[in-house]
Amino acid sequence: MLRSACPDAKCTFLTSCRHDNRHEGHTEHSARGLLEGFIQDSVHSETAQQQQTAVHNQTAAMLQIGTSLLSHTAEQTRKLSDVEAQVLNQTTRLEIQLLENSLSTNKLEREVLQQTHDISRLHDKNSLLERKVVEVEQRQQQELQALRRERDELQQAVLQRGELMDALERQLLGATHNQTVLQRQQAELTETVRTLLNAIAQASSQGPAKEDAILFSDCADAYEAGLTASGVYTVKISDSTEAMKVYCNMESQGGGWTVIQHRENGATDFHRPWQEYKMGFGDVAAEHWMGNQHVYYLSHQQHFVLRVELRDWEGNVAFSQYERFYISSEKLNYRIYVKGYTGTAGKYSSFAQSGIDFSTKDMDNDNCACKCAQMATGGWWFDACGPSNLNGMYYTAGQNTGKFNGIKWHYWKGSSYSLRSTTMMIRPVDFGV
Ligand SMILES: [Ca+2]
Repeated sequence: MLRSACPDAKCTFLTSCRHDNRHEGHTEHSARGLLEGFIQDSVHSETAQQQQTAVHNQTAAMLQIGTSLLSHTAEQTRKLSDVEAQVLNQTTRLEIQLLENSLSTNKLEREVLQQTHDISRLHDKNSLLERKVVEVEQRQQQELQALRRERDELQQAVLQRGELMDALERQLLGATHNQTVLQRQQAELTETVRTLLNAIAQASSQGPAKEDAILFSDCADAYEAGLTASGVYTVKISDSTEAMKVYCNMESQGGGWTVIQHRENGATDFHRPWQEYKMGFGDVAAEHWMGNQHVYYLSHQQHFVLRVELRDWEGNVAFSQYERFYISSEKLNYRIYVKGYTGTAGKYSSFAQSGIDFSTKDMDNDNCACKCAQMATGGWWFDACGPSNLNGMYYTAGQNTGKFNGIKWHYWKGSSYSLRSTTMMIRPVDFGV
Protein backbone atom coordinates (compact mmCIF):
# COMPACT_ATOMS: atom_id res chain seq x y z
CA MET A 1 0.00 0.00 0.00
CA LEU A 2 2.82 2.35 0.71
CA ARG A 3 4.52 1.68 -2.68
CA SER A 4 1.42 2.40 -4.62
CA ALA A 5 0.97 5.50 -2.52
CA CYS A 6 4.61 6.65 -2.89
CA PRO A 7 5.64 9.36 -5.28
CA ASP A 8 8.28 8.66 -7.93
CA ALA A 9 11.10 10.56 -6.19
CA LYS A 10 10.68 8.66 -2.94
CA CYS A 11 10.68 5.31 -4.74
CA THR A 12 13.92 6.06 -6.44
CA PHE A 13 15.45 7.05 -3.11
CA LEU A 14 14.32 3.83 -1.45
CA THR A 15 15.67 1.69 -4.24
CA SER A 16 19.09 3.31 -4.02
CA CYS A 17 19.05 3.12 -0.20
CA ARG A 18 18.29 -0.58 -0.28
CA HIS A 19 21.21 -1.04 -2.72
CA ASP A 20 23.49 0.85 -0.33
CA ASN A 21 22.27 -0.97 2.71
CA ARG A 22 23.38 -4.35 1.38
CA HIS A 23 26.74 -3.04 1.19
CA GLU A 24 27.08 -1.51 4.53
CA GLY A 25 25.54 -4.12 6.86
CA HIS A 26 23.95 -3.55 10.12
CA THR A 27 24.29 0.24 10.30
CA GLU A 28 22.73 0.44 7.12
CA HIS A 29 19.97 -1.68 8.43
CA SER A 30 19.15 0.69 11.34
CA ALA A 31 19.26 3.78 9.25
CA ARG A 32 16.91 2.16 6.97
CA GLY A 33 14.65 1.52 9.94
CA LEU A 34 14.83 5.13 10.98
CA LEU A 35 14.05 6.22 7.55
CA GLU A 36 11.22 3.86 7.27
CA GLY A 37 9.96 5.16 10.55
CA PHE A 38 10.34 8.65 9.39
CA ILE A 39 8.67 7.87 6.14
CA GLN A 40 6.00 6.04 7.96
CA ASP A 41 5.57 8.98 10.32
CA SER A 42 5.62 11.36 7.42
CA VAL A 43 3.17 9.23 5.52
CA HIS A 44 1.15 8.86 8.66
CA SER A 45 1.13 12.54 9.38
CA GLU A 46 0.49 13.35 5.75
CA THR A 47 -2.31 10.82 5.58
CA ALA A 48 -3.63 12.08 8.86
CA GLN A 49 -3.38 15.59 7.57
CA GLN A 50 -5.03 14.57 4.36
CA GLN A 51 -7.66 12.68 6.30
CA GLN A 52 -8.14 15.64 8.58
CA THR A 53 -8.46 17.96 5.59
CA ALA A 54 -10.88 15.59 3.93
CA VAL A 55 -12.80 15.24 7.15
CA HIS A 56 -12.69 18.98 7.59
CA ASN A 57 -13.86 19.47 4.04
CA GLN A 58 -16.52 16.83 4.46
CA THR A 59 -17.58 18.32 7.74
CA ALA A 60 -17.78 21.74 6.15
CA ALA A 61 -19.80 20.27 3.34
CA MET A 62 -21.90 18.38 5.81
CA LEU A 63 -22.30 21.53 7.87
CA GLN A 64 -23.31 23.42 4.78
CA ILE A 65 -25.74 20.70 3.80
CA GLY A 66 -27.00 20.63 7.38
CA THR A 67 -27.39 24.40 7.43
CA SER A 68 -29.18 24.27 4.11
CA LEU A 69 -31.33 21.44 5.37
CA LEU A 70 -32.05 23.38 8.54
CA SER A 71 -33.04 26.49 6.65
CA HIS A 72 -35.12 24.40 4.26
CA THR A 73 -36.73 22.68 7.19
CA ALA A 74 -37.36 26.02 8.83
CA GLU A 75 -38.92 27.26 5.63
CA GLN A 76 -41.04 24.16 5.34
CA THR A 77 -42.02 24.47 8.98
CA ARG A 78 -43.03 28.05 8.43
CA LYS A 79 -45.08 27.10 5.39
CA LEU A 80 -46.66 24.29 7.32
CA SER A 81 -47.47 26.70 10.10
CA ASP A 82 -49.06 29.03 7.63
CA VAL A 83 -51.10 26.22 6.12
CA GLU A 84 -52.01 25.07 9.59
CA ALA A 85 -53.11 28.55 10.50
CA GLN A 86 -55.16 28.80 7.34
CA VAL A 87 -56.74 25.45 7.94
CA LEU A 88 -57.46 26.50 11.48
CA ASN A 89 -59.05 29.72 10.27
CA GLN A 90 -61.19 27.94 7.76
CA THR A 91 -62.19 25.35 10.28
CA THR A 92 -63.18 28.08 12.69
CA ARG A 93 -65.13 29.89 10.01
CA LEU A 94 -66.86 26.70 8.98
CA GLU A 95 -67.70 26.02 12.58
CA ILE A 96 -69.14 29.50 12.94
CA GLN A 97 -71.16 29.07 9.78
CA LEU A 98 -72.36 25.74 10.95
CA LEU A 99 -73.40 27.32 14.19
CA GLU A 100 -75.14 30.12 12.39
CA ASN A 101 -76.89 27.68 10.09
CA SER A 102 -77.95 25.66 13.03
CA LEU A 103 -79.28 28.79 14.68
CA SER A 104 -81.21 29.89 11.59
CA THR A 105 -82.52 26.36 11.14
CA ASN A 106 -83.81 26.52 14.69
CA LYS A 107 -85.39 29.86 13.99
CA LEU A 108 -86.99 28.54 10.80
CA GLU A 109 -88.28 25.55 12.66
CA ARG A 110 -89.80 27.82 15.26
CA GLU A 111 -91.35 29.97 12.54
CA VAL A 112 -92.71 26.92 10.71
CA LEU A 113 -94.16 25.75 13.96
CA GLN A 114 -95.71 29.16 14.55
CA GLN A 115 -97.13 29.24 11.06
CA THR A 116 -98.53 25.77 11.40
CA HIS A 117 -100.13 26.94 14.59
CA ASP A 118 -101.49 30.05 12.86
CA ILE A 119 -102.84 28.00 9.98
CA SER A 120 -104.59 25.70 12.36
CA ARG A 121 -106.08 28.71 14.15
CA LEU A 122 -107.20 30.24 10.84
CA HIS A 123 -108.70 26.95 9.85
CA ASP A 124 -110.69 26.95 13.06
CA LYS A 125 -111.80 30.51 12.44
CA ASN A 126 -112.73 29.64 8.87
CA SER A 127 -114.87 26.74 10.00
CA LEU A 128 -116.61 29.07 12.41
CA LEU A 129 -117.23 31.61 9.66
CA GLU A 130 -118.53 28.93 7.33
CA ARG A 131 -120.96 27.81 9.95
CA LYS A 132 -122.07 31.40 10.46
CA VAL A 133 -122.48 31.92 6.69
CA VAL A 134 -124.59 28.80 6.45
CA GLU A 135 -126.71 30.07 9.34
CA VAL A 136 -127.11 33.50 7.71
CA GLU A 137 -128.01 31.89 4.39
CA GLN A 138 -130.62 29.77 6.02
CA ARG A 139 -132.04 32.79 7.77
CA GLN A 140 -132.11 34.79 4.52
CA GLN A 141 -133.78 31.89 2.76
CA GLN A 142 -136.47 31.88 5.41
CA GLU A 143 -136.89 35.64 5.17
CA LEU A 144 -137.04 35.41 1.38
CA GLN A 145 -139.75 32.80 1.59
CA ALA A 146 -141.65 34.99 4.03
CA LEU A 147 -141.27 37.94 1.65
CA ARG A 148 -142.46 35.84 -1.27
CA ARG A 149 -145.52 34.78 0.66
CA GLU A 150 -146.14 38.42 1.52
CA ARG A 151 -145.71 39.44 -2.11
CA ASP A 152 -148.14 36.75 -3.25
CA GLU A 153 -150.65 37.96 -0.69
CA LEU A 154 -150.13 41.55 -1.86
CA GLN A 155 -150.57 40.51 -5.49
CA GLN A 156 -153.75 38.74 -4.52
CA ALA A 157 -154.93 41.88 -2.74
CA VAL A 158 -154.00 44.05 -5.75
CA LEU A 159 -155.84 41.66 -8.03
CA GLN A 160 -158.92 41.79 -5.86
CA ARG A 161 -158.70 45.57 -5.72
CA GLY A 162 -158.32 45.67 -9.52
CA GLU A 163 -161.47 43.56 -9.88
CA LEU A 164 -163.23 45.87 -7.47
CA MET A 165 -162.04 48.86 -9.50
CA ASP A 166 -163.27 47.22 -12.69
CA ALA A 167 -166.66 46.61 -11.10
CA LEU A 168 -166.78 50.22 -9.90
CA GLU A 169 -165.73 51.45 -13.33
CA ARG A 170 -168.48 49.38 -14.93
CA GLN A 171 -171.01 50.81 -12.48
CA LEU A 172 -169.72 54.30 -13.20
CA LEU A 173 -169.97 53.67 -16.94
CA GLY A 174 -173.51 52.43 -16.46
CA ALA A 175 -174.33 55.53 -14.45
CA THR A 176 -172.76 57.79 -17.10
CA HIS A 177 -174.67 55.98 -19.79
CA ASN A 178 -177.89 56.39 -17.83
CA GLN A 179 -177.14 60.08 -17.46
CA THR A 180 -176.54 60.39 -21.19
CA VAL A 181 -179.77 58.57 -21.91
CA LEU A 182 -181.60 60.88 -19.52
CA GLN A 183 -180.08 63.92 -21.20
CA ARG A 184 -181.15 62.63 -24.60
CA GLN A 185 -184.65 61.96 -23.31
CA GLN A 186 -184.72 65.46 -21.90
CA ALA A 187 -183.65 66.89 -25.26
CA GLU A 188 -186.25 64.77 -27.04
CA LEU A 189 -188.91 65.91 -24.61
CA THR A 190 -187.88 69.51 -25.18
CA GLU A 191 -188.08 68.84 -28.90
CA THR A 192 -191.51 67.28 -28.52
CA VAL A 193 -192.73 70.22 -26.45
CA ARG A 194 -191.34 72.57 -29.10
CA THR A 195 -193.07 70.59 -31.87
CA LEU A 196 -196.30 70.66 -29.89
CA LEU A 197 -195.91 74.39 -29.36
CA ASN A 198 -195.30 74.73 -33.09
CA ALA A 199 -198.42 72.71 -33.78
CA ILE A 200 -200.46 74.83 -31.39
CA ALA A 201 -199.03 77.99 -32.92
CA GLN A 202 -199.80 76.62 -36.42
CA ALA A 203 -203.33 75.68 -35.36
CA SER A 204 -203.97 79.05 -33.79
CA SER A 205 -202.51 81.12 -36.66
CA GLN A 206 -203.80 78.76 -39.41
CA GLY A 207 -200.69 79.72 -41.40
CA PRO A 208 -197.87 77.23 -42.40
CA ALA A 209 -195.27 79.97 -42.93
CA LYS A 210 -194.13 80.12 -39.28
CA GLU A 211 -192.61 76.60 -39.23
CA ASP A 212 -189.33 77.72 -40.76
CA ALA A 213 -188.86 80.43 -38.21
CA ILE A 214 -189.09 78.00 -35.27
CA LEU A 215 -186.75 75.25 -36.57
CA PHE A 216 -183.04 75.75 -35.90
CA SER A 217 -180.49 76.07 -38.63
CA ASP A 218 -177.91 74.04 -36.63
CA CYS A 219 -176.94 73.09 -33.04
CA ALA A 220 -175.30 76.45 -32.36
CA ASP A 221 -178.61 78.04 -33.19
CA ALA A 222 -180.43 75.73 -30.75
CA TYR A 223 -177.84 76.38 -28.04
CA GLU A 224 -178.18 80.12 -28.45
CA ALA A 225 -181.95 79.65 -28.14
CA GLY A 226 -181.34 78.21 -24.67
CA LEU A 227 -181.27 74.47 -25.41
CA THR A 228 -178.03 73.51 -23.69
CA ALA A 229 -178.44 69.73 -23.25
CA SER A 230 -176.63 67.42 -25.61
CA GLY A 231 -178.95 65.25 -27.67
CA VAL A 232 -180.83 64.81 -30.93
CA TYR A 233 -182.36 67.96 -32.37
CA THR A 234 -184.31 68.66 -35.54
CA VAL A 235 -182.78 71.28 -37.77
CA LYS A 236 -183.62 72.67 -41.14
CA ILE A 237 -180.54 73.43 -43.12
CA SER A 238 -181.07 76.14 -45.70
CA ASP A 239 -181.02 74.87 -49.30
CA SER A 240 -182.16 71.51 -47.93
CA THR A 241 -185.77 70.71 -48.70
CA GLU A 242 -186.73 69.16 -45.40
CA ALA A 243 -185.90 69.16 -41.69
CA MET A 244 -183.54 66.50 -40.42
CA LYS A 245 -182.37 65.09 -37.13
CA VAL A 246 -178.87 65.83 -35.95
CA TYR A 247 -176.98 65.13 -32.77
CA CYS A 248 -175.93 68.25 -30.87
CA ASN A 249 -172.91 68.24 -28.56
CA MET A 250 -173.70 71.00 -26.09
CA GLU A 251 -170.82 70.33 -23.68
CA SER A 252 -167.49 70.29 -25.46
CA GLN A 253 -165.71 73.67 -25.47
CA GLY A 254 -168.89 75.63 -24.81
CA GLY A 255 -171.28 73.42 -26.85
CA GLY A 256 -173.23 74.31 -29.98
CA TRP A 257 -171.57 71.59 -32.05
CA THR A 258 -173.41 69.81 -34.86
CA VAL A 259 -172.03 66.28 -35.05
CA ILE A 260 -171.30 65.14 -38.59
CA GLN A 261 -169.61 61.81 -37.74
CA HIS A 262 -169.53 59.56 -34.69
CA ARG A 263 -168.00 56.14 -33.90
CA GLU A 264 -168.14 54.44 -30.53
CA ASN A 265 -168.74 50.68 -30.66
CA GLY A 266 -168.73 49.35 -34.22
CA ALA A 267 -172.54 48.90 -34.29
CA THR A 268 -172.81 50.71 -37.64
CA ASP A 269 -171.16 49.50 -40.85
CA PHE A 270 -169.20 52.31 -42.51
CA HIS A 271 -168.15 50.46 -45.65
CA ARG A 272 -170.96 51.96 -47.74
CA PRO A 273 -171.54 53.28 -51.26
CA TRP A 274 -171.45 56.86 -52.48
CA GLN A 275 -175.16 57.46 -52.27
CA GLU A 276 -175.35 56.51 -48.59
CA TYR A 277 -172.38 58.69 -47.75
CA LYS A 278 -174.17 61.46 -49.64
CA MET A 279 -177.43 61.26 -47.69
CA GLY A 280 -176.12 59.94 -44.39
CA PHE A 281 -176.62 56.70 -42.45
CA GLY A 282 -176.63 55.12 -39.01
CA ASP A 283 -178.32 56.03 -35.74
CA VAL A 284 -178.10 59.77 -35.17
CA ALA A 285 -178.10 59.21 -31.40
CA ALA A 286 -175.17 56.78 -31.73
CA GLU A 287 -172.86 55.85 -34.62
CA HIS A 288 -173.68 57.74 -37.79
CA TRP A 289 -172.60 59.80 -40.78
CA MET A 290 -174.61 63.00 -41.27
CA GLY A 291 -174.27 62.90 -45.07
CA ASN A 292 -171.97 64.82 -47.41
CA GLN A 293 -174.83 66.68 -49.05
CA HIS A 294 -176.05 68.04 -45.67
CA VAL A 295 -172.54 68.98 -44.60
CA TYR A 296 -172.03 70.71 -47.93
CA TYR A 297 -175.22 72.78 -47.42
CA LEU A 298 -174.45 73.47 -43.76
CA SER A 299 -170.84 74.49 -44.33
CA HIS A 300 -171.94 76.96 -46.98
CA GLN A 301 -174.36 78.78 -44.69
CA GLN A 302 -171.48 80.46 -42.91
CA HIS A 303 -167.87 79.91 -41.83
CA PHE A 304 -167.40 76.81 -39.71
CA VAL A 305 -164.88 75.42 -37.27
CA LEU A 306 -164.27 71.67 -37.37
CA ARG A 307 -163.41 69.82 -34.17
CA VAL A 308 -162.33 66.16 -34.21
CA GLU A 309 -162.44 64.45 -30.80
CA LEU A 310 -160.70 61.10 -30.39
CA ARG A 311 -160.34 58.43 -27.74
CA ASP A 312 -157.89 55.53 -27.72
CA TRP A 313 -158.07 52.13 -26.02
CA GLU A 314 -155.81 53.22 -23.17
CA GLY A 315 -158.24 55.85 -21.91
CA ASN A 316 -156.54 58.83 -23.55
CA VAL A 317 -158.45 61.58 -25.28
CA ALA A 318 -157.16 64.10 -27.81
CA PHE A 319 -158.54 66.55 -30.35
CA SER A 320 -157.69 68.20 -33.64
CA GLN A 321 -159.36 71.51 -34.42
CA TYR A 322 -159.46 73.56 -37.64
CA GLU A 323 -160.40 77.22 -37.55
CA ARG A 324 -161.91 76.95 -41.05
CA PHE A 325 -163.70 74.02 -42.68
CA TYR A 326 -166.01 73.32 -45.55
CA ILE A 327 -166.65 70.78 -48.29
CA SER A 328 -167.57 71.54 -51.86
CA SER A 329 -170.48 70.20 -53.91
CA GLU A 330 -171.04 66.71 -55.23
CA LYS A 331 -169.87 67.93 -58.65
CA LEU A 332 -166.46 68.45 -57.02
CA ASN A 333 -166.70 65.12 -55.18
CA TYR A 334 -167.35 66.82 -51.82
CA ARG A 335 -163.75 68.02 -51.78
CA ILE A 336 -162.57 69.01 -48.29
CA TYR A 337 -160.93 72.29 -47.21
CA VAL A 338 -159.37 72.69 -43.78
CA LYS A 339 -156.91 75.20 -42.37
CA GLY A 340 -155.66 76.60 -39.08
CA TYR A 341 -154.80 73.36 -37.30
CA THR A 342 -154.42 73.20 -33.51
CA GLY A 343 -154.84 70.33 -31.08
CA THR A 344 -153.38 67.54 -29.03
CA ALA A 345 -153.91 64.69 -31.49
CA GLY A 346 -150.55 65.06 -33.17
CA LYS A 347 -148.10 67.76 -34.04
CA TYR A 348 -149.46 67.86 -37.58
CA SER A 349 -152.92 67.57 -39.05
CA SER A 350 -153.85 64.05 -40.02
CA PHE A 351 -156.01 65.23 -42.92
CA ALA A 352 -154.33 65.09 -46.27
CA GLN A 353 -153.74 68.63 -47.51
CA SER A 354 -156.85 70.61 -48.49
CA GLY A 355 -158.41 69.87 -51.83
CA ILE A 356 -158.79 66.11 -51.54
CA ASP A 357 -161.90 64.50 -53.05
CA PHE A 358 -164.17 62.09 -51.24
CA SER A 359 -164.04 58.42 -52.29
CA THR A 360 -166.22 55.44 -51.48
CA LYS A 361 -165.94 51.77 -52.39
CA ASP A 362 -167.91 52.48 -55.58
CA MET A 363 -166.41 55.89 -56.36
CA ASP A 364 -162.64 56.07 -56.66
CA ASN A 365 -161.57 59.73 -56.57
CA ASP A 366 -158.26 59.30 -54.74
CA ASN A 367 -154.71 59.98 -55.89
CA CYS A 368 -153.67 56.37 -55.83
CA ALA A 369 -153.50 53.87 -58.68
CA CYS A 370 -155.20 51.62 -56.14
CA LYS A 371 -158.66 52.03 -54.64
CA CYS A 372 -158.08 53.44 -51.17
CA ALA A 373 -161.73 53.23 -50.08
CA GLN A 374 -161.73 49.51 -50.93
CA MET A 375 -158.46 48.89 -49.09
CA ALA A 376 -159.31 51.05 -46.10
CA THR A 377 -162.92 49.78 -46.00
CA GLY A 378 -164.76 53.10 -45.69
CA GLY A 379 -165.58 56.38 -47.45
CA TRP A 380 -163.14 59.21 -46.78
CA TRP A 381 -161.03 61.98 -48.23
CA PHE A 382 -158.19 59.72 -49.39
CA ASP A 383 -155.03 61.01 -50.98
CA ALA A 384 -152.85 57.97 -51.76
CA CYS A 385 -154.09 56.91 -49.37
CA GLY A 386 -153.13 59.54 -46.75
CA PRO A 387 -152.64 59.70 -43.01
CA SER A 388 -156.23 59.30 -41.79
CA ASN A 389 -159.53 57.49 -42.12
CA LEU A 390 -162.05 57.84 -39.32
CA ASN A 391 -164.56 55.72 -41.27
CA GLY A 392 -162.43 52.56 -41.32
CA MET A 393 -163.17 49.13 -39.89
CA TYR A 394 -164.04 49.14 -36.18
CA TYR A 395 -161.66 46.93 -34.18
CA THR A 396 -162.25 46.08 -30.55
CA ALA A 397 -159.74 46.17 -27.70
CA GLY A 398 -156.74 43.90 -28.20
CA GLN A 399 -157.45 43.71 -31.96
CA ASN A 400 -156.84 47.40 -32.51
CA THR A 401 -153.12 47.37 -33.37
CA GLY A 402 -151.32 46.31 -36.53
CA LYS A 403 -154.41 47.20 -38.60
CA PHE A 404 -154.18 49.32 -41.73
CA ASN A 405 -157.88 49.54 -42.44
CA GLY A 406 -158.88 50.60 -38.93
CA ILE A 407 -159.98 53.96 -37.55
CA LYS A 408 -156.82 55.85 -38.24
CA TRP A 409 -155.44 59.24 -37.17
CA HIS A 410 -151.78 58.87 -38.04
CA TYR A 411 -150.16 61.81 -36.28
CA TRP A 412 -151.67 60.82 -32.97
CA LYS A 413 -151.46 57.01 -32.73
CA GLY A 414 -149.71 55.92 -35.91
CA SER A 415 -150.99 54.30 -39.09
CA SER A 416 -151.77 50.87 -37.73
CA TYR A 417 -153.63 51.83 -34.53
CA SER A 418 -157.41 51.69 -34.62
CA LEU A 419 -159.13 54.16 -32.27
CA ARG A 420 -161.92 53.49 -29.80
CA SER A 421 -164.18 56.42 -30.52
CA THR A 422 -164.32 59.48 -32.78
CA THR A 423 -166.54 62.51 -33.19
CA MET A 424 -166.40 65.07 -36.01
CA MET A 425 -168.47 68.17 -35.31
CA ILE A 426 -168.78 71.67 -36.65
CA ARG A 427 -169.79 75.04 -35.22
CA PRO A 428 -169.95 78.51 -36.72
CA VAL A 429 -166.73 80.48 -36.36
CA ASP A 430 -168.64 83.33 -34.69
CA PHE A 431 -170.36 81.08 -32.13
CA GLY A 432 -170.47 82.81 -28.68
CA VAL A 433 -169.06 86.03 -30.04
CA1 LIG B 1 -157.53 55.34 -57.06
